[in-house]
Amino acid sequence: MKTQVAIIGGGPAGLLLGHLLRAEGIDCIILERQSRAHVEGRIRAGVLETVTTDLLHRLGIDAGLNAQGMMEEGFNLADGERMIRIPITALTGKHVVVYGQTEVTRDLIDAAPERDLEIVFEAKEVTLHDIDGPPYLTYEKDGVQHRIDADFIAGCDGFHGPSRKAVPANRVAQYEREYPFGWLGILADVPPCHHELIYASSDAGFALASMRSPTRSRYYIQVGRDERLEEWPEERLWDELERRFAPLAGRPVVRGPALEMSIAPLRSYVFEPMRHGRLFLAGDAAHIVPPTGAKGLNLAASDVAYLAEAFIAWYKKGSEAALTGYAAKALARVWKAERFSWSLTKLMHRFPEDGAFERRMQIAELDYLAGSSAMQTAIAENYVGLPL
Ligand code: FAS
Ligand code: PHB
Repeated sequence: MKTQVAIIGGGPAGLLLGHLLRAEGIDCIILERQSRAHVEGRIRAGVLETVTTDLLHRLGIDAGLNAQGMMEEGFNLADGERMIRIPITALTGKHVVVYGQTEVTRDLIDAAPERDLEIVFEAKEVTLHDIDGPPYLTYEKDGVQHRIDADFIAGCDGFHGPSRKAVPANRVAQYEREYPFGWLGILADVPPCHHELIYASSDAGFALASMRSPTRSRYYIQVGRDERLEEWPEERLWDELERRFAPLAGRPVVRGPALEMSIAPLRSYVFEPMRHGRLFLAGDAAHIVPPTGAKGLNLAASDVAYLAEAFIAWYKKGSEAALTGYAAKALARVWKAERFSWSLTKLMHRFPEDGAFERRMQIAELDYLAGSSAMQTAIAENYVGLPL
């Protein structure tokens, strides 16, 4: 088979790119290793920047977003019982929208047939060939071998995908920071304890009170890197969340059966180059941020906004400039989001290696933040998302 852009990975990056290209009549196909049900069943991010919601509105895939998305004009940083509200809209004129990555992914997959966007689920053994060009992919589906020849390959296959491994090692630079803790998350059909997100730091560590709707809550607490789910029966987690958030919210945390519970490790990671020959990387395939800054999904969206623009300029005007500039442009925004996510993680988590001095630094930074609209504006600008 021959196509213009072969996309590996049917997560938010691959699906958004596919729609943006099809909207311009550019041929493309998405190869996804997992089944549709598996991809649609994932519980991940929940906060969307304007960059991401603008793409969904532009594509007209916004019925769910408009109906269920919750517009947030502020969020809170709590230290012990002190709560500092960051009025993001008052400080930047912008807002974020709480709308689950699960819902975004479903909306994008549901809208694919209408746009004649082909998604091959359960495409096994996807392998990249001749990425210096002309490139092609091979894969196996239902026991049959397939080959796709393309002008370009878009590696949107996440952190564990094959794409970035196809870049010659002598061309690669990697930057990584693994954190000595993870996030234990729970999703439950209970009303949130507060109408805005609360990022809370306490002697017991970090915790986050988030939501998906007025009747569905998402909570996270910091756990040791080696802690396992079995060590956290639901009631123990609810007791801990009650201790952290009831004093801040001024009311008990409503409990309910978990729809999902999982532990995610925290890491900062950047892979360079984001382009090699005819291979272009986007999203988690090239970079990972700790979720503290709510940047993962939004960086995937901004990468493909740049990448789609570059492919459209190539196919519509024969201009190569944006293709050539893609990696630098995407990485410039990626590194700023990496810095923001790393600094908020450092500010709001307890690091086992930290001593009394580091703790005093966290307190002093929060003291300064509580009284400085300049510092609050800096945080607000990054939280709503830096311009493309
Ligand atoms: P994705 O990983 O979403 O998608 C990549 C796709 O490629 C997957 O569907 C995968 O099956 C497919 N693939 C992989 N290998 C393949 C192969 N060989 N062949 C074909 N397909 C292949 N961000 C937040 O802001 N808040 C959160 O709470 C949050 N929680 C997260 C929890 C977890 C467990 C993870 C992993 C991430 C979380 N993130 C969170 C970050 C998340 O939102 C990512 O940034 C986002 O999913 C990135 O989207 P993609 O780049 O499309 O990668
Ligand atoms: C979430 O709702 O899943 C969420 C929100 C904000 C974050 C991370 C996760 O920073």
